Amino acid sequence: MNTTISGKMFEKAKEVIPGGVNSPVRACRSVGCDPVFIQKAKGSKLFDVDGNEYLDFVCSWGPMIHGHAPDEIVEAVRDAAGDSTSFGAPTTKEMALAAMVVEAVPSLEKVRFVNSGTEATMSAVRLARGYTGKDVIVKFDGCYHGHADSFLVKAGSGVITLGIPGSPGVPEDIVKNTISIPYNDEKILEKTLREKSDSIACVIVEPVAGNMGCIAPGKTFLQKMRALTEELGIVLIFDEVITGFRLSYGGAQEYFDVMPDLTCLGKIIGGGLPVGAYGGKAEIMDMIAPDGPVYQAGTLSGNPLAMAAGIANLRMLRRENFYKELNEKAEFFADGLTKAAESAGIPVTLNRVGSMMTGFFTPDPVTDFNSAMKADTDRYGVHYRQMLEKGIYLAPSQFEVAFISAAHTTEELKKAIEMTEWSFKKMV
Ligand code: HOZ
Repeated sequence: MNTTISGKMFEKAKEVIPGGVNSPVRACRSVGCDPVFIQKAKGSKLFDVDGNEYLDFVCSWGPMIHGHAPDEIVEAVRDAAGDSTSFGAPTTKEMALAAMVVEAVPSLEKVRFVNSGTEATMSAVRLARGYTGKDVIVKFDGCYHGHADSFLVKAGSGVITLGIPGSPGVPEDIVKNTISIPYNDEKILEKTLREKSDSIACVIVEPVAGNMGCIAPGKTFLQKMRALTEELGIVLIFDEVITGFRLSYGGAQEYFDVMPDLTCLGKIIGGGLPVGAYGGKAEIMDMIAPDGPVYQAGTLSGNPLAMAAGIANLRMLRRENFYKELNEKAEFFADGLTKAAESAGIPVTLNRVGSMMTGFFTPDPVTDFNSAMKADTDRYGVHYRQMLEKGIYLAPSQFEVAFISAAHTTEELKKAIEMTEWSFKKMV
């Protein structure tokens, strides 16, 4: 595979962008190569600047659930752009999309649009603090809620990929109000919440962890969390930036039938355009300015291009059997990958929930941060490079998730399974 132009672009980018990238994992350091530069994409395929073609299992880290550049979304954005790209004023499009999101996500009564998942989570936490009058937040080791100060404690995604403990620049005074506890450990959860309920404003969780690889919640983990937070007057926030509109039209809360007080949503709403949202019970949401005292604002919030894309995207998601077919495809793919590992004699633990999955290079179950960290990341790096060479584009980190889109055909999935088996066998 020739990646000469990507290589040159990366060198040039490094002169003007830190690390040559606008988000750290993309630099591909943990998989031991340089990134390829993407020029365009259509359906399940990506095309780089050297003319190489890849079958895409990153899907822009989740949102491209219909594949890339579906006609409906492209047309909606094109039409909206002709009417101007920003007003910083109310529009009928944002009202229409808000109504669709409230109707879709079961626990939402009101929703506020922002521009990214990070904005959604930091705003939701401020709201929970304003609502309860308490300061402490509880999160889980290896979960990632964007890069706001309070969350950079034992965080997932790029933070574990690069193996950094936290981040300089985050004041001690802020993180002293963050408690991070193990995912899927109900005993520690109960002890922490009962002991400190007087100071805890909220618990924030990825209902399916998607930033230390894919990790499902234990059978009663979310239910227990809901019962405890309700009993102790703590706001429960589901960070559904990855799971929202991905696991089902109503997100993880519908999938597991557990209702949080607040929900954070991200990039998937806007079909990949920069958009996020947070919403929940009207009683809490009405605390936000201008109705209430909790401040949050943004010129680009409810941006007309993002709203137009979002409306088109959600309409497509409402098609009959959309999630059934997507999840069946994902099951077929995950089974194929498991068989490929068995046939090659490579120990892989395949975690899957709906159309998100991770193959961890470890023989042991992966249920939390510590078990995820046992995965052989060097082996993942070798696998990543071998697959890229064969035209299969995986996440450049053992601790991110592989996504399937509706555009992936069974034939393409079969091809990716064959390549996986080839790559695994080459490693033995
Ligand atoms: N934290 C993102 C994935 N969970 C990575 C975003 C990116 O590099 O674009």
